[in-house]
Amino acid sequence: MKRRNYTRRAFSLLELTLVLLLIGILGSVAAVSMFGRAEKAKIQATEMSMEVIGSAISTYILENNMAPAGVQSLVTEGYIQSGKTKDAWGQQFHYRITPEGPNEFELISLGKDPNNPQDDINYWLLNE
Ligand SMILES: [Ca+2]
Repeated sequence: MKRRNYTRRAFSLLELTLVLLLIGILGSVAAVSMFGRAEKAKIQATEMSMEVIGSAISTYILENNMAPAGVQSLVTEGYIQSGKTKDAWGQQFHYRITPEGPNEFELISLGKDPNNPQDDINYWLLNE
């Protein structure tokens, strides 16, 4: 009889361990998917900011016959609101006038990893 009690206790301990393990696994899966979603949201927010800035640059070019000197001058000249000049990772957008290129300017977010060009977001590739 005593032995039976032992196995019962051991079994419930095993059950408890499995449940805890399962909670741990589910928790980390949830964390990973939340993290992935947060990154996706940051990319979307950055793309939206870039749409706004890119079209503000195009409007600026139409009105002034020249490209703005920098994203900041879009703010000082009232084309975009202040506080919209950084991507979702808090980095300034990379902006450059490119008369030699296929487009009048270059507008790039370095993405999550500034050292990895793979996650860069290019304004001209947004709708492709
Ligand atoms: Ca990058």
